[in-house]
Amino acid sequence: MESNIILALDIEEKDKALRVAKEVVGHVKAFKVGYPLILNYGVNVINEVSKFGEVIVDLKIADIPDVSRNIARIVTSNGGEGVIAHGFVGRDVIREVRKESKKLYVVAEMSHPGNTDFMSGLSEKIAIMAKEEGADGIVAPATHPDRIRILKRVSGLQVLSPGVGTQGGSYRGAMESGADYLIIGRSITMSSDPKQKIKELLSQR
Ligand code: BMP
Repeated sequence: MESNIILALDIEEKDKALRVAKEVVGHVKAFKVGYPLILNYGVNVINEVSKFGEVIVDLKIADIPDVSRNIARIVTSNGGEGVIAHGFVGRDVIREVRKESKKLYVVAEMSHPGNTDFMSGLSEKIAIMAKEEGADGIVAPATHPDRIRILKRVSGLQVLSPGVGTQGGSYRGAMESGADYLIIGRSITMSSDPKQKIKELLSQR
């Protein structure tokens, strides 16, 4: 069965990130690359990671429509198969980012405690808007599996779910609530044997 784990490469040293990526080839659905690697090494690091598999670029785009679209274009032209954008900034932003993204994932609700300060009150509207604007999926928290179920139901979109492991969410709980893919970082990248850790997680299916 194909892996449903998206490995978050939040590693600041490129050599280590590429070493981990190489080690787990064939055991992850995709790699997620974001600020830590791109700020340290430039946008070409996306191409470098893409030698090992599909790369979803997580800059959580959240600017005005014109700037957001240009960010998506740069990311896509440098090897990004997927782009993650924030949904709270509004429909016009998502519409523009859609134009320059191959696969677009919209953050509907987040996994950290501060999510309930503002975002959780908006997430259902964001998820519906993501669907209406042609997104390929939404991001919803494994730390609150009940929210995965609701956001998947209202949007009908695939759910990418972060928060398993270090943040306290469980692989099984997220899967049972309908998550399609699990975004997992530290519990794999900081383990002494990342490939074995992935196998252990996948064995819970
Ligand atoms: P970790 O498994 O180490 O907690 O990493 C989770 C990853 O998912 C990080 O890359 C983080 O940026 C991302 N993420 C998250 O944790 N919560 C969200 O709500 C949205 C995210 O993109």
